[in-house]
Amino acid sequence: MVFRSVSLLSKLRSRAVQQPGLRNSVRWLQTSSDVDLHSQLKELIPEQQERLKKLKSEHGKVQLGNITVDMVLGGMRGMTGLLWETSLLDPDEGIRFRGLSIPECQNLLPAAKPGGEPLPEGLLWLLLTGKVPTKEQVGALSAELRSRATVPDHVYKTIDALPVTAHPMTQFATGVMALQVQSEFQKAYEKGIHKSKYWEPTYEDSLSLIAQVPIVAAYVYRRMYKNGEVIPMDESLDYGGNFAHMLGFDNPAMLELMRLYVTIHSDHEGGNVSAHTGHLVASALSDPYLSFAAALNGLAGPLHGLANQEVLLWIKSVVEECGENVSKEKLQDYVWKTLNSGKVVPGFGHGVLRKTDPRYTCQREFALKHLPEDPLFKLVSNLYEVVPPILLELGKVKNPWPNVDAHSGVLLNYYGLTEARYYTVLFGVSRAIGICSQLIWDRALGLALERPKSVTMEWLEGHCKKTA
Ligand code: NMX
Ligand code: MLT
Repeated sequence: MVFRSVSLLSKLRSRAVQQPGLRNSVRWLQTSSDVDLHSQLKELIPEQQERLKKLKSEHGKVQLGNITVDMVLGGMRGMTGLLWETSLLDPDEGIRFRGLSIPECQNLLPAAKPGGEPLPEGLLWLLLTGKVPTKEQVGALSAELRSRATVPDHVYKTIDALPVTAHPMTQFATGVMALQVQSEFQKAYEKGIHKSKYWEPTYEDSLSLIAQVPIVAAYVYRRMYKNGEVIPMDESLDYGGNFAHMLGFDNPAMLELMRLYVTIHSDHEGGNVSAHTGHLVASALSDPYLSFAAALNGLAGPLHGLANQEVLLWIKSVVEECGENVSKEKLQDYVWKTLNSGKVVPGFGHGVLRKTDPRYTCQREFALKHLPEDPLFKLVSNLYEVVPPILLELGKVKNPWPNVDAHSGVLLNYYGLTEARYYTVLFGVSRAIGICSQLIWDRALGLALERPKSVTMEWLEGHCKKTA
């Protein structure tokens, strides 16, 4: 593994020296050589608890905006209502993980080979601590995850109780629920653990869950598509590489793709359906397994994570009807046909983003480097030109640009992972990293039970009359 772009890191450090505001918010500029993630967190938690306490006592009554009827009826869009430390989404610029953009992560996080894609373990370290890890720290975390990667036999039996034709997300979420019986948080709670210690068994559960979900996911894949022939973990491989290997893909480029894939899908601030669901369920002190299984059920919806499945199936239907070398005119007709039949164009639009998703852009760059001549990649590139003007013409779509799901399928398909119905499981494995990282902080900071107020239409009508 190599640690790249020391010069970029020093540039960012000197930028922070000149801008004290940046220095306060960007914790990753600090460095540390301790390879034990748990002890690093133990050190960080008290100061963050103090920070939150101060924020509450000094600024608790500061207003963050006005709530309108449109917001209540429109899925709470634009309503700030959650604390989420691990990442922040800018509508124009896209996601930043603890202050770092995707290209910055690609430059700064340790990789498996020189110039390669970031290791997801590095991102996990960054999300949890707010610091860019060294290659030694990432190596230690990789080893720790491997040491936790034993899935109890009953989990496989539970999955086997489902028809092999059950949707892969159903099988995966069922497997995660079966993992729950090992929850350390649940055991500690039953024994009466003090609330100040909640984060410790949450950390245990979260790391075990992150370590084990690729094995459960690979089991589902091999069960469904490869006659149940399971491939054991390779002790010499990192997290993302091992996941590709256990699925049955050993092409080095596919290992790199998986590292990139798991890194970029991990976290997208707190309001997206899966993260928000995980956070909501966890706010009732449900353990990480229960919370993450709930999150997966949200991810399985077609407007959210299932869109990656929908995109590839849709692209394949274009090819079936129009051929691989479809003209832009025919593509336009196909997009209109989709819209006129009352469907969405999968992979385009977003609840928050207002520009092309940088997760799309980095996958496009990967494709330009590794598969520039692939006909499906060319089709995706043509869709980038054809779809946005049509969506704009509809006059109601707030963001006509492609999101992360518009691109992932053609990359996986190119390397032989052709089973589109499985794609959301890959997204789910990755999202465990973001949701569990925040969940540890939820417990460390003692965040409150989520319980927003709801009202009826009658209440809204009455309120509007009174204020008119
Ligand atoms: N195709 C057709 N219509 C669309 C699209 C699209 N790609 N995107 C938005 N619209 C429609 C939307 O359905 C709504 O119509 P109506 O008023 O009739 O209900 C209208 O435009 C306004 O929607 P927006 O405010 O632009 O988007 P919203 O925040 O409500 O929804 C998505 C965001 C992501 C659900 C929506 O853009 C969509 O359905 N996209 C396609 C599915 C998709 O790619 N989802 C994946 C998102 C990323 N992820 O991984 O989770
Ligand atoms: C995500 O990654 O969760 C999606 O882009 C959806 C979202 O952010 O709302």
